[in-house]
Amino acid sequence: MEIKEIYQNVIEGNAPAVQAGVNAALAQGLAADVILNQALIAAMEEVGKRFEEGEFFVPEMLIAARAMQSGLAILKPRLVEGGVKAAGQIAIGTVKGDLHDIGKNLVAMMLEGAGYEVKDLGTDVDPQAFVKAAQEGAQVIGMSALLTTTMSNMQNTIQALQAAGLRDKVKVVIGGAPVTEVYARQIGADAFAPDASSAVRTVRQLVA
Ligand code: B1M
Repeated sequence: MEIKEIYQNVIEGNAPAVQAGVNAALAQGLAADVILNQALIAAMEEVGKRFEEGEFFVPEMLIAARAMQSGLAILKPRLVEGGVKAAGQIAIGTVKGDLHDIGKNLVAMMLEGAGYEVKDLGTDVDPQAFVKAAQEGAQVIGMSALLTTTMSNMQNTIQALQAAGLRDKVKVVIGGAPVTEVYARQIGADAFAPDASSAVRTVRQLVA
């Protein structure tokens, strides 16, 4: 019962109800990973599906992602205690010179919702900061750019990964309004994702 309600409240973006539901489910003895997978992650998958089908738009997706994160914050300490393994480690950031972060945040939230450990490097991220994240164990490097003038810093970052001898140890996924599949291929990225929900699908394939 609780699970279904939490699931529905995430989709509706009702953060207080999600938090109340998560607390009630824990009090009933439900395991944190069950709540995570069957309510929070399942709901974000549905949100992603509705976004792709044009039923949901960015505001709904952001509100749902925030509601999911408010539930996740309650579960996080218990998941760590319980040793639930993250699906993979991802470092994400908006490239050097670029301060747009709404899309990047959305991608980060959706990845977190899908069970990944996400290291958010923020905006205006220097190529060397991505390199450091790769050295520290990120399996996937995610880069976002919203400006045609900053897109080239995606290529610079890939080159920095190459120079550090890390290019074959990480997968690189890129996105952002001016970025295309063709551009991704051109600069040697592993994948391009046009939106947050396809970014999750893409990362799943890359990590698998
Ligand atoms: Co700016 N801006 N902006 N801006 N801004 C754009 C991008 C612009 C297209 C507006 C325009 O002129 N029509 C234009 C770029 C033109 C170009 O390069 N061709 C522009 C410009 C010029 C500028 C400034 C230069 C303006 C100035 O100062 N003269 C300046 C640059 C500052 C800088 O970065 N150095 C600037 C500043 C700003 C604000 C600070 C005011 C604000 C940003 C606030 C913030 O992010 N915290 C802002 C905003 C809001 C926009 C628009 C209006 C909206 C961007 C947005 O958040 N979209 C934008 C116009 C537009 O895009 N229509 C514009 C919603 C967001 C959810 O979408 O980021 O595309 P998006 O993310 C999507 C996908 O792209 C994808 O998933 C997301 C969700 O579906 N995705 C990924 C994104 N990253 C991904 C990574 C992945 C995978 C998928 O894998 C890792």
